[in-house]
Amino acid sequence: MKPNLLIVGNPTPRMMTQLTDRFVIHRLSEIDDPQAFLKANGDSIEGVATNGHDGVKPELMAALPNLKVVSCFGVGYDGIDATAAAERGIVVTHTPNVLNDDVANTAIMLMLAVSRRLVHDDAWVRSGKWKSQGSAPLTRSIENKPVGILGMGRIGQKIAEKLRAFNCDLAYHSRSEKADIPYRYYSDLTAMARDVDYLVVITPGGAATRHLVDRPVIDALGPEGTLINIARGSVVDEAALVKALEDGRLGGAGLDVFENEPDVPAALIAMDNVVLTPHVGSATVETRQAMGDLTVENLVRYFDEGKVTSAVPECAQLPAAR
Ligand code: 8YV
Repeated sequence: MKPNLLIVGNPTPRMMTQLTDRFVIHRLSEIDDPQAFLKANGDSIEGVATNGHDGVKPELMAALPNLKVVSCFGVGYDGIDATAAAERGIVVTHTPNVLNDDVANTAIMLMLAVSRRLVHDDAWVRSGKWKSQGSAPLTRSIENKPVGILGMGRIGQKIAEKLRAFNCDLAYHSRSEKADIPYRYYSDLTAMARDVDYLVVITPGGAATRHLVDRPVIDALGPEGTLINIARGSVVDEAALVKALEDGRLGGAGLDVFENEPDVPAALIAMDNVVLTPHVGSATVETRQAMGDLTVENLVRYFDEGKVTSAVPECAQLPAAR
């Protein structure tokens, strides 16, 4: 008998093929009356496949009394209460490591795009200004610059490793100093922001990191500073960021994530010292395929072997994760 799997969000066609093979599929987005469905069938659902954006709402988790495994397409799982899941014996999995390179590349792409004014210069060519006004104004190099990384997990380490090729002077802030990390540690985020030209945000979202980058941090980064956010919009106080950019208290920003996606403040859209991307840090064909495969692997292994490949830390003590 195939286990019943509830799908939240939109998996890739490749994932759908793999999942359909192994599970009886129920797609939340295609169910007319989800509440009636859950009332009648909630107890038959043993697995959920979701993503970092949709997560699993507490009401949904509560409506699935026999849920055993939640597989999240994405490394960030702030939309899932993993502690509550672990207490119920539900193992939550995510997709770490396979996206490290592309997310790190996105961070560096944004640093370069803001500093070298890629979008501005592209428009310079297309608009004919190159012909009518001559060369575009000079831009700023990222070479040899001090960079502070907020969050020194797997992706933070990858960003640092890649920035070494640009001879950047690297520092980091995280809750505690990490062993075997060769970069300067700051216990105080504002102090680090004061000492760097670029602040790269790559720390998990959720209540613990909400608005960690607030007005004092942004002011410390200052008019010559650039903020890069490829983590979660919630980590940065977006209103404070917009105000600082408007006042010229911050030099520029490269933003892949926002507080209310897909809504982006009109003020940011109007600025030419910011580069905006639509939450595409991991969005390459190659990486999304690897993430999809790992999302499916976690579900299949759970039901075949009682084990998963990549449980989230909150669930590390559950038998399936050990
Ligand atoms: C996805 C992400 O966009 O991995 C993450 O944490 O933010 C992204 O790779 C997200 O999971 C939504 O699908």
